[in-house]
Amino acid sequence: SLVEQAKRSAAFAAVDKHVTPSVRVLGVGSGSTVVYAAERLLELKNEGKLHPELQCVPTSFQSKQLINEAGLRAADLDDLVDADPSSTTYTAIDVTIDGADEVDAELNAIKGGGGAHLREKLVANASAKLVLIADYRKNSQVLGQNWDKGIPVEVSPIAWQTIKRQLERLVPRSRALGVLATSDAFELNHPVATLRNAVRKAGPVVTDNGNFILDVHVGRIHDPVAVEQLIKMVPGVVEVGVFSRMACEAWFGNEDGSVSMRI
Ligand code: DER
Repeated sequence: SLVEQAKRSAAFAAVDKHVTPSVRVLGVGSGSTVVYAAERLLELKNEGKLHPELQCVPTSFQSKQLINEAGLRAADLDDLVDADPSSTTYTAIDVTIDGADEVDAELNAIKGGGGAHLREKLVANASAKLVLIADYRKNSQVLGQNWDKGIPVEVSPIAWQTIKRQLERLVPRSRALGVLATSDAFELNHPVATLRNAVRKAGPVVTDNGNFILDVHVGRIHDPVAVEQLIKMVPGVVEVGVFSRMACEAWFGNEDGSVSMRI
């Protein structure tokens, strides 16, 4: 299909540019677009074009499967050595390649459509570079413009209803906290948080980390940084699927088969 071909084109282009023989540690994202990145990694491996000691850091059980299927070496994030203890930033990973549900003009992204955003954000945050790969459906000016499934928010299951109610009162809460001067950070005055139910399992989706996911509908997101912080501050929220100012590049496969790169 056009969408699958677009995913593949973006994934191959990003891997070819970034996974050079000098890359020693690579973060591997989760989702369906990264499957094509793993396919390309296997090809490069067979062509002898990867670092012989390349370590791949997974972001989910799925991601680890992709690493294993590509015959690559998986490494745990915590087992990576601190590249330079005196450095001001911790970048144990040379580059991470990951998908996205939507990317805006400033490379802010909504992630977590596949429920993997906690470990994805941990890995992204330990990476010198985060490179996003996506098909044309994800290429937006503003977050919320095309993605209509809400912001994925991983929450503690023990009080998910309470957290849901707090998230649906994000505007008055933010005003009370004085955190948000106005509610123009996002469109809806009354966000709706929906518990993500599983498809081939009775009951809610349980993440790799044993948590639930609430998908929070806020409409268009005009201030991703504020939205990320506001949601993250709600007690019981484990991680929010807004990756504001984290990516340095985004590769989009287009409908006509071409590839666009945005920095
Ligand atoms: O769950 C995730 O964060 C995935 O990376 C998601 O954002 C992209 O998945 P896709 O490549 O299957 O659209």
